[in-house]
Amino acid sequence: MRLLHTSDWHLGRAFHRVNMLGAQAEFISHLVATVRERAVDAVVVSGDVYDRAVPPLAAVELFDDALHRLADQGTPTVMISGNHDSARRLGVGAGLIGRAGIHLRTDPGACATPVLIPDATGDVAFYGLPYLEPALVKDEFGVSKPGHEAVLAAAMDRVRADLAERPAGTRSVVLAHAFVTGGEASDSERDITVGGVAAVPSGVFDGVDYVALGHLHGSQVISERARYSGSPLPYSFSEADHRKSMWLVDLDAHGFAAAERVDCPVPRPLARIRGDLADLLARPDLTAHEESWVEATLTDPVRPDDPMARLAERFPHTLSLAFDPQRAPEDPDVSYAQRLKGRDDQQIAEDFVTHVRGAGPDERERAVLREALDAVRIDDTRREVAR
Ligand SMILES: [Mn+2]
Repeated sequence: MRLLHTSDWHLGRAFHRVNMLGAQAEFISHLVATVRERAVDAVVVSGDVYDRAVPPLAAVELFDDALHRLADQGTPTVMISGNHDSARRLGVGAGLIGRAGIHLRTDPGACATPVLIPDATGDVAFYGLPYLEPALVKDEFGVSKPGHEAVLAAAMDRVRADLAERPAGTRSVVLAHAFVTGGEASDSERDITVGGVAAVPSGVFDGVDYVALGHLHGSQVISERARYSGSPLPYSFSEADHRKSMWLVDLDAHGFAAAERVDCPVPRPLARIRGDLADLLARPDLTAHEESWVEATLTDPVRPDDPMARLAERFPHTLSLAFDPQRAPEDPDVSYAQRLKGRDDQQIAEDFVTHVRGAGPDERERAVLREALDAVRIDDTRREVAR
C-alpha cells in the first residue's frame, strides 16, 4: 500500500498581498499527477483544507475541482478538518462524496470508525481524527480535565480498541491535526489553542503503523512513523528555509516500510534580506533574489526616503519591509528623570523625533513642533481664564 500524505492547503489564503489561488491550483495539479505517476493507492489530507471557516467562493471552487480530479483517478482519499476549517461546513455532503471514494472525516464521534482500504495482504484501516477542540469535545470523550493531550489520548484509546477487534495483520494509519511535542512551528500556523498547553506527546499515537500529521507548516519527522507533511506553499517569511513537500509512504504486510519526500512546485522562492538600503541595492550576492518574494529589513540609522519604491526597482516582488536601525545604545544607567532634567518641552519633543527617526527635526519641523506646543499652552491659558 502506497499512500501520499499532505496537509495544510489553506485554500483561499494569501501570502502578504499575493493571491495564492493560482499556486494552489498548480499544487492540486501536481498532487493529481503524483497520484497517477507514482501509483498511489490512497491520499491522506491531514486538515486545514481551507484557511477559514467561511472560505471565499474561488477557494470552494478549487476544492470542488480537487475532489472531482481525485475521484476521477479512482484513488481513495481520506481527509480531516483542521483548526482553520469549519468541521460542520466541510462535512456537508460527506456521505455522498464518500460514495465517490473521498472520505471526509469531520465528526469527532466517528473517529474510531475507519475507512478500510484493502491491498494484496489485507486491510489498511485509516482513522481520521478531525481537529479536536478540547472545550467542545471533552464531553464526547468523557474526559474530566480538558486539554489537547487528554482528548487526543481518549480518541486514540478508541482507535486502539477498534483496531484490536480487527483481523490480525490489519495495518493502521491515523490522520491527526495537532501540535506534537518536539515539532517546530513557523509564523503561519496561528494558535491552535487559547491558553493552556497545546503540545501533545508523540506517545499518544502509539500502536499504529503511520501517523499522518497536520498543523505545523514545515515538513518534519517526529519519528519514522509519525511525520508532518507541512503546507505545500509558504504562508509566511519564516518559511523561507522550508522545502515544501509531501510524503510518499509505503506500507508492507508488517506495517511501515519506507517514506520518500516528493517536492511541491515552487511558485517563487522566498528571501529575507537585511542591511542598509544602499547596500541592498548594490550587493552583487543579492542578484539571485531579484525575482524572489522579498522581506527586507533596513538597518539604516536614519530612515531613508521612499524605501519601498527604491527597493522595488531592484526587487520588484518585495512584499514586506521592516526597520531595525542600528544606532549606539542609550546609556541604560541614566534614568528617565535625569535625561529630562533641565530640558524644556520643545527640546524633549525634538529628542523624541530624533529617537524614532534617527535624525532630528529640520527647521520646518521644528516650527511645526513649536506651533503645536504654543497651541496647547494657549488652550491651557484660556481654560484658566474661563475658570
Ligand atoms: Mn494549518
